[in-house]
Amino acid sequence: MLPEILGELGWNTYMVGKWHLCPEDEMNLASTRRNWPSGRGFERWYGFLGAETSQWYPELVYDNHPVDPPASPENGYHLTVDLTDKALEFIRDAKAVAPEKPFFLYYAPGACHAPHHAPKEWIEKYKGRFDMGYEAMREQTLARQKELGLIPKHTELPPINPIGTPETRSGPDGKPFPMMDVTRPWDSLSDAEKQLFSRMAEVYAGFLAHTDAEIGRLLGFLEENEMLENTLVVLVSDNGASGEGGPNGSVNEMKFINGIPDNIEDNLPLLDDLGSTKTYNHYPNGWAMAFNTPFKMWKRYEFEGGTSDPCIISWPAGMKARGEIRDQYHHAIDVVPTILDVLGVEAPATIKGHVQSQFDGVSMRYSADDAAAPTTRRSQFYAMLGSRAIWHDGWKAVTTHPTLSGWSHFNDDEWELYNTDVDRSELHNLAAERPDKLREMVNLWHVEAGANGAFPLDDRSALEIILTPRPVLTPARDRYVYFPDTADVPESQAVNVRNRSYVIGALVDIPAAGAEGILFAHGSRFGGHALFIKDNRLHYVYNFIGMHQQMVVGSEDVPTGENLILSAAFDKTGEDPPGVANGVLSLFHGDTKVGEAPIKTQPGKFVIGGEGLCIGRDSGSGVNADEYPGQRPWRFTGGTIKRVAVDVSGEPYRDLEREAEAMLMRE
Ligand SMILES: [Ca+2]
Repeated sequence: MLPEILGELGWNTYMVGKWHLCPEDEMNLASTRRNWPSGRGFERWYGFLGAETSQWYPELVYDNHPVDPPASPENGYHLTVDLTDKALEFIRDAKAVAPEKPFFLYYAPGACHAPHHAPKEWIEKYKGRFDMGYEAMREQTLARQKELGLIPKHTELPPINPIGTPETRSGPDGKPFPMMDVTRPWDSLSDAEKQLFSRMAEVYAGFLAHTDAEIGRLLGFLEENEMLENTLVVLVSDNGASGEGGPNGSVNEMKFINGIPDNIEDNLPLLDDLGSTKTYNHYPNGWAMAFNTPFKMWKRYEFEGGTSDPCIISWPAGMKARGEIRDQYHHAIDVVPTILDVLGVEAPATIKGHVQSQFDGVSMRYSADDAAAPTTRRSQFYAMLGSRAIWHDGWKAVTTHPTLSGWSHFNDDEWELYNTDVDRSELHNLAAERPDKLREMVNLWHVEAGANGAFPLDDRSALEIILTPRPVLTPARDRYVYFPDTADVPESQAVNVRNRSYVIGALVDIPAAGAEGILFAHGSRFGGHALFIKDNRLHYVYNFIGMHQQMVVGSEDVPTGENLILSAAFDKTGEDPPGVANGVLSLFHGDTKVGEAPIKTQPGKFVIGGEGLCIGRDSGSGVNADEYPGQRPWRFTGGTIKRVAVDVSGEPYRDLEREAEAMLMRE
């Protein structure tokens, strides 16, 4: 909305980095771009549409279409550097033509969201710095925060598992407390675990420091060109540090979205690879707890650990305060009113004919000039994944309901009451002492929840949420046809092969022996599947969440000729465990079976973002790069792919083969 307002007032408007503000079914090339940055007032943008992306192999969109990264990690590529380069390019392009024209830049690096990917030299700077463990680090951080005056001197630290553990709590129906949200005491860890966990924190610190340096590069350019003095800079972080790494941290977050816990034995050998292209990693909960000092819990929760974030505002020409601290309560929704206030701009009643809803936020500008002024905010409500809270005039009511727990029964939730003006770490629950106040706060929560569309409440597991069908551009069909030399098809819009039988059939011309490369690929080294030719043999690989490369290789040379059908057929025979399809994968040259092996398939998605389905290449990270012939992106050579059909009708192979043949031959 800000770029839509400012663009009309003569500003250049740019965005680089994470968008994640359009529905998943609009993150594709067949969709309207009305909710892309380019449709929401940004004249130029470069970044990614989803929640997160690999820092090494990002899924990039430039204005209105996907592009490949300009370099590979082997050549020193990293997304944060690329985004900063583009931000500088956008600014320079316009300043060269119209130096006086103002600009608005929304700079949202993928850092420091998962995956934690950082250049090795940055990680090494922090070697050994976290060996004291997360509880000890929390003490040190608390002392520094007090010294800096960031928190009241009497602030104490909450317990490391403030809302319980599987041993101490279970849900109203006996459902367990989610293991995902447990912090393991540092002194209960083995030496190897301590080593692994410390490294995960070093990687994160390197990632953050690298980002800081890139922000510095951006500001340095403004300073060098005498633009910084009259630039308003607002820096905020995302939600609190994240617990998505679980109690043990993760080397591959696709395990989390597939409902499979990380396990130490599998993760230890990857210690030296953490932060590199070989991992899709996240630190364990203990660090989320420590990085949120002095607060309770983390992202997903409505305790302060999930919602309280740093905000730094600088405007040398317009604000006298330098390096000072402000304690007024404010929320991210106050940023836009602040910017409009600073510019003296009234928010328009309509944008592109759409009547605008009223701002709930208020300007924070008054606080720059008056450190002692009372906050102009009265209340703020919160609800996420089953956790709920409300802040009102210095009081806060918050539930202890574990997120993603499936406990439901929200009426049975315990509400705690805190005076957060003085009790920043939410340690002194006043619910029993002040039942009147608590009742007032809970009632207020319901009013705000109704007004803000928070119902129905939802605490289903990550896997359940991800597997729930979402809108797609076209209804599900039995057969999907894909072409070479097109953009990757995002997983949300691609054929769904989860927990069912499927056939992948490629229609190809191979004039002479020696064709090789990818026919079909979907996913990455962290989970996916691919059909390819190598050493004159048809190969199929199903990479099960980055844990097992299940490969089937044809027993005969690939034939030559026109309109050949090379296919892989998965025949589901059962589920073990539930959601994980077990069955037989068979390879065919036309009607002739040339190989088979048992495989199992993932219950959830291959990726959180990017790494879409592609024909004739495997973009980004390879599903099984170690076994692929040739060089990234392992293009198909020595023949022509006409198209690839994926059939999920569940029909027996032979009938299907004839039908597919008829379909594919139709010219
Ligand atoms: Ca890929």
